[in-house]
Amino acid sequence: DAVDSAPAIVIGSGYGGAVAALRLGQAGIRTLVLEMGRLWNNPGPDGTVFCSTSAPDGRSMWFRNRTEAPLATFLWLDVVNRDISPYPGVLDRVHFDAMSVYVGRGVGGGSLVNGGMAVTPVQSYFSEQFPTVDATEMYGTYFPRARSMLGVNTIDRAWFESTEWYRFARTSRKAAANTGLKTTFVPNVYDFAYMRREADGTATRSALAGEVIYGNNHGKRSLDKTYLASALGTGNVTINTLERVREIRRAADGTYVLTADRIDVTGAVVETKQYGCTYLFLAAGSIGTTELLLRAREKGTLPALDASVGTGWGTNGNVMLARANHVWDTVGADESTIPVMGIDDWANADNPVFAEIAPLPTGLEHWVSLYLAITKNPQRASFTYDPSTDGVKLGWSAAQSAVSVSMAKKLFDRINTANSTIYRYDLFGAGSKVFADDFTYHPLGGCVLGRATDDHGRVKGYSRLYVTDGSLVPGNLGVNPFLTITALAERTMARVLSEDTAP
Ligand code: FAE
Repeated sequence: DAVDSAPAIVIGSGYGGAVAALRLGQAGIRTLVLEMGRLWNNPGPDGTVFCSTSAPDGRSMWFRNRTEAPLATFLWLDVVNRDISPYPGVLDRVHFDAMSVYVGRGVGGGSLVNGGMAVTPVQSYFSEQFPTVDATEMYGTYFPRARSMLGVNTIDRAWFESTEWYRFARTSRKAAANTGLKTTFVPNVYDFAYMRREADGTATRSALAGEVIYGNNHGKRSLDKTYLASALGTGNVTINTLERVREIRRAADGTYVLTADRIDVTGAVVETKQYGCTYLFLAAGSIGTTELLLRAREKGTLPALDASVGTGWGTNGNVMLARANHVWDTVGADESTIPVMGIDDWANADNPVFAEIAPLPTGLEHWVSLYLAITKNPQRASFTYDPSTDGVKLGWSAAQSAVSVSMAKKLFDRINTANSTIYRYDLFGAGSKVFADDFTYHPLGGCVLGRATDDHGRVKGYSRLYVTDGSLVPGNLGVNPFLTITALAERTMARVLSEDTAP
């Protein structure tokens, strides 16, 4: 087979991949990025790149016949999901036995579908999770670098207090204050100056038009507009799309050989390609990277990988839930999709929770306060390779999710008691489910820093093989993870480029 080779290959174009690609390109190293999703730049027949949330089509989800939105129902009616035709859409929901994981697919990975919240973790908890990482250097150098590169900004306080679009957040803040709880503003990569023009009617609406989990047509500084645009600008970086890496092995000369399937928009494999490289960066996300390495270890193509590959995985304690407000506590018919505030009870040693105040934009007053709680769930799970499917299984159990639920419930029971309010029972499907504990937005771990890799993401057992994505984070972070993933990738790249690639 013909082998296309490049000095460096990066698998995946989310946060870890985008940082690696830019820093390699700037160092003058020719780099090929392989991404299984498509490039989101061409408008569809309706003139927009991404489809709308209210009338999703095939662009919404990764090869589905029906959308699988996190909110299954509204007033118990199955009004949220829609039949669609299979297409390499931007949001995927990867199903395991007791947990499903939402991930972004396309050039930019999770940055295309996420809420843009760019949160710096509490330093003491960061150090607890990464005891071997120099926190002073992280907080002094790499977090600021990541924030600046990602275009992190904050909402204007006066506008927040006055605009109809954030009434939902102010109503949740009031309920928290009535409980004696602290709320905090959360920075974001969505351009708030653009959002204000949306509100003024001088710019095309995106965050104010319900767009987020199926992509934002405007306003969001996703990675294709930041790191990846700069990476391509170096002239040394190429991105191949709709190519899914399946196998990694090592040639006799110590270089890496990859097998990748190129698919068309129907999902059919149209070509199987071989790639060779000297430096290989795994950035396929927590699920993708862990699967690639576990398969390589178990099938014997990279047999020296550490036993800890596939372990240490967690959900960041994610639980989604909603409260019903009193009729006089309106949330407004107009809700921005971009969250800007969280209830910060992380310092409560008995029950640490950080709860993002989430929007539920339906265009009508529904009195719902929605939350994505991040709990300090200590449960971790492992992946196992399944030869019958050539895929992986995840050992996460419903009992492990119940730990997150009991922590979230403790906090929100307090809020409900203090406000004489109740939970909403109609949002998460049959059985009047109150706590959506069967999915996560924050898959973390599988190739944990300092265990499966050295302290800088160099994979144990092999040289010139690196992990730069969310699989390095040991299952919990206490806040939304992409800023930390980006900062850790910056730290890895600084070290690798100074020590490993010198001629
Ligand atoms: P990721 O961004 O997932 O990128 C991995 C890339 O690799 C993807 O583009 C894949 O298509 C590609 N890939 C996977 N396997 C292969 C393969 N075999 N061959 C080729 N390509 C492959 O990884 N985090 C926050 O901090 N703030 C938020 O507000 C927030 N909101 C979220 C909302 C939603 C709906 C979702 C789904 C996630 C949210 N997250 C948020 C999580 C955040 O997006 C996630 O932690 C990062 O995207 C993870 O970055 P990685 O670089 O690890």
